[in-house]
Amino acid sequence: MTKNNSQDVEGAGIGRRRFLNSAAAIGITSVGLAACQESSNTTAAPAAASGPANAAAPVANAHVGGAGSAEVKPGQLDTHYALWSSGHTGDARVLGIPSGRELLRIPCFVPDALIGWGLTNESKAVMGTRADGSLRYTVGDTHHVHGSYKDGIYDGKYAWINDKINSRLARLRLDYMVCDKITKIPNVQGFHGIFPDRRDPVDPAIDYTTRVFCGQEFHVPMPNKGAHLEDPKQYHCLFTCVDAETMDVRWQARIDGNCDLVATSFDGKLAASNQYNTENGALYPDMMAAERDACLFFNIARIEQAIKDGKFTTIGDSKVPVVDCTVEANKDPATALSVRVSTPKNPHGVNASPDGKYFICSGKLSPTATVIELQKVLDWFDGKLEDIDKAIVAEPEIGLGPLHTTFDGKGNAYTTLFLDSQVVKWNIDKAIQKHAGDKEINPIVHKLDVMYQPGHINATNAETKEADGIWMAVGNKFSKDRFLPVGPMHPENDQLIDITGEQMVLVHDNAVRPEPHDFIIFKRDWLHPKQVYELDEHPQATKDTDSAGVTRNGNKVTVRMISFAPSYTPIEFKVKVGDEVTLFLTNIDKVEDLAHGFALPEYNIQFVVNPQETKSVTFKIDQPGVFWYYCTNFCHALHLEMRGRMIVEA
Ligand code: K7E
Ligand code: CUA
Ligand code: CA
Repeated sequence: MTKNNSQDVEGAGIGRRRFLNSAAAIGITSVGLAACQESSNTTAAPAAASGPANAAAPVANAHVGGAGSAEVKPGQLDTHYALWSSGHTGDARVLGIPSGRELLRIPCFVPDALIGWGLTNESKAVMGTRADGSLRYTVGDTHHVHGSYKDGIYDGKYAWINDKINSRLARLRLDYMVCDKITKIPNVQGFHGIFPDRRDPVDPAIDYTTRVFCGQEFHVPMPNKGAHLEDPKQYHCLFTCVDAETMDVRWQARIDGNCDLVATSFDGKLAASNQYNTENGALYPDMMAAERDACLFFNIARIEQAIKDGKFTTIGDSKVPVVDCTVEANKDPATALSVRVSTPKNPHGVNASPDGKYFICSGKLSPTATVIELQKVLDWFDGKLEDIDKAIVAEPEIGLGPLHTTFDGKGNAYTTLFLDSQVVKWNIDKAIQKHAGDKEINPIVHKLDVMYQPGHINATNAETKEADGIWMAVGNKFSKDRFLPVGPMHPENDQLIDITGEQMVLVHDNAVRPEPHDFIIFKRDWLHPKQVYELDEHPQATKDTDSAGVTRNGNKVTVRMISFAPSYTPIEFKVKVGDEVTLFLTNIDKVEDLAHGFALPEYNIQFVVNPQETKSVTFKIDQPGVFWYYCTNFCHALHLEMRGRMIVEA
């Protein structure tokens, strides 16, 4: 095992930093850097993230990384963005890499007190309410987050994230970094894996994301209305396609067994899900009964043609067309909508290599990874491959408890080993050569201890065709002794690893609140968030002080308020007990970073309005008195004076 030498790491980074000396350099020089790295085996390669210009001697050691320091000094910026799932805090997080600093949380499935998510009318409309106006759900469990693609890389438009508890798919707008739509997936429990398509399977002109695929992990009776309660053989799972733009559910596919993770091919033709419960078992010994499970492939063009041809059913109240992707109905390659490639028992994780050629399933209970060649799966659908398992081109032994895999764009895969508490770097081509019969070849390049029990893993740009092989993050499920003790609930440990060299180098421990699952990391040039809202994003925006004021219609009162540092207009308003007040607050400040808050005592109200943003709340007046509303977000030297009175007459 490697011993990390922080001296070497630092020195190796500095060698490059002398040339680059700027965080900005990384975005525009990645091609040059890659070339440089290949041409020399003895000088450290890519890309100073952030380190200081420093004339220290470079260390000539190709084995250690050259990504530089994880420290981002004051005044410097991270080189990469990362989107992180949060697990059962139910939101998404935005991080800077390499620093690992959390920059933002994007609420979606659960309320968020800071910005008033789940409290404003706008956020409630996105989240969904019951007839009495209360939120339908206040818990969520986010596992997987992925961005929208164009030309095989992220276009910075959207990201999608799943809620495993209540089977909802949320879309995040990446311009304002807010959730703008949530879709409830019908007849599904345990919605786990998601992946956007990376181009259209039929129309070559559509080289961007138009669908999001969603896997169901927990099989249930269909419809789940009281029939077949005790008979798991009658339970099923659905694989669901959601329209990326409208967020409507386009179609579903009924399958045998379950879906765990989901991946899509870069050519748009195939989506796949690993299945650990091909047995349709209800208890875990049942789920472990079969010697092999599967990776299930969906032929998207054929499924959509079948729907056009009317070959579908529906389930219960749902109008969504459901095609039959069960094993029995799809034996003939000429007409099959789906096919199973076998894997060792109970696999976890399926990831697409950035060259577009392979899907890799991790063994979990088997010490192997299964490499499936996508062209061979397509050949099977074309009648050119007799045995579908011949699509397996490698099954290297990599270590104990393999879960997820990522890539460096140089032909190497990196897989987390949950039981070994390690990451293993292995070479895909060598694994294929070994599988083909060259027993002398060893595909394992390096193993690195991580702390502890790693789950997800992702490298910079690695879910795109431009994997840059600079940084890699590993989400460790346990942190034990790595941080100061804080009682029984430990933080998790997201570790940063430099992958520029032949050997991986552990660079940074990052304590995170439990418990993220998956994440993506990508270069910062791919995202262009806006700092100021478009006033017209909200149809009820109040554009100036003259349009602000109070109108009454019976006992319904509408307050149009503006904020402009350091005051509200109107600065006071009168209502009566029994009124229902809807208050629209528009922040007409145009200055970047000049947000205001609005808190109202006794009415459980607090929210934030960003520059040029409008939000509204509706509440019933139930007590007379004076109620000071005030600004919660520090905005001005006179921020504390930014307040006004709601005067309530009996
Ligand atoms: Cu992506 Cu954590 Cu839901 Cu694997 S799962 S670890
Ligand atoms: Cu406005 Cu503080
Ligand atoms: Ca199984």
